Amino acid sequence: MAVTIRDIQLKTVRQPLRSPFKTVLQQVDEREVIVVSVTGDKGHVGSGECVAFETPWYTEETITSCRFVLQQILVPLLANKTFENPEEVWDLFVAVKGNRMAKAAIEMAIWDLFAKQQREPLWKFVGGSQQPIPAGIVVAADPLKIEEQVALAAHSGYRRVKIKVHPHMEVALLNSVVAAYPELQFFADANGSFQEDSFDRLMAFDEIGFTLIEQPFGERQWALHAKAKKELKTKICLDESIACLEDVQQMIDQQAGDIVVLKMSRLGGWTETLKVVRLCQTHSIGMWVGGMIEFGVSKAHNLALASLPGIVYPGDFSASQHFWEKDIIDPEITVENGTILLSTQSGIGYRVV
Ligand code: OSB
Ligand code: MG
Repeated sequence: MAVTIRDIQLKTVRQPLRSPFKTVLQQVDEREVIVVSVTGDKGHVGSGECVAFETPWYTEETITSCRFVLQQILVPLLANKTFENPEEVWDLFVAVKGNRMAKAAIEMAIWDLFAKQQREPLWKFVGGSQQPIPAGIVVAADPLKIEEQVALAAHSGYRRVKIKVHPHMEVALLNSVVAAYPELQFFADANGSFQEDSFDRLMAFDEIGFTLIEQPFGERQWALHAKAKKELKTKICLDESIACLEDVQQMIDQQAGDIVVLKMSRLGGWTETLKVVRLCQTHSIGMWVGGMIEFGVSKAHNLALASLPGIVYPGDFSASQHFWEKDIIDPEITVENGTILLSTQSGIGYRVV
């Protein structure tokens, strides 16, 4: 069932976060994203969300570079094109180097459009089945506030908490927090803040009881990650290192990690991400779906991804109300008993408001 692109609209959404998101790399107080709406020849509208940040602190792209690439390159490239299936969009994008976050936003909108035209929920369209989706929240705050935020997360029903860490953090503090909640699963995310000379500090984190440590070293530091995988009990998980399918192959070849964080924005959308999922399934690499402090359109796509077989660890899935006074989707995403139910509506399953 073919889709011909009739119209593409880009809308900027800007909102303050309910509380600052603090990482070793950057503090985020306010968020700007671009919501992409693609209309097909039968009148269906698919939605995507461009989640690049204002400055290149997490990836090289920025929301400004993405706006340029979307407006000047990708929208004209897609005008009036006909696709037999959504994978063909990625083939067309071969003509444009890099810029995966810009590509992802528009490509994901087209996947939503295909699912809607087929009157199928996106999660079914991509082959998912798992229900409900286990939720997870991220604590990215001053060390003094970690305990309080973990308590709040536990009280709100979350069963998995990811704590942002860095080499200078007090291990005793983390120890006491993790020990106080035996019923919770804890992840640590270092955002590449460890270096060769802080390897011993990383070893100290190994005793805390984290299920995994996400991105201890820099994004190209395969050898250090391989050393960490060999010497730590805690599973090594890569986020920033995984920018494309070949990076996953590299991780496998060099035994540089146990688990991959799936982020469709970083990978360039559904087509590349589904290839990564298949590769990870083949090699028994663990997977989970990462967050980008995003709004509901991106979250809805992420929930569909999390329903795929083999994605067993809880992702960065917080309720709409966690970051936002008001999300841009209806209904908003809610977490009950630490889980999120998938929508049965077609496409992403939420109305964009
Ligand atoms: O490293 O996983 C990361 C948010 C923005 C940029 C990078 C990261 C994050 C998170 C996820 O930790 C936060 C969320 O959306 O729940
Ligand atoms: Mg991360």
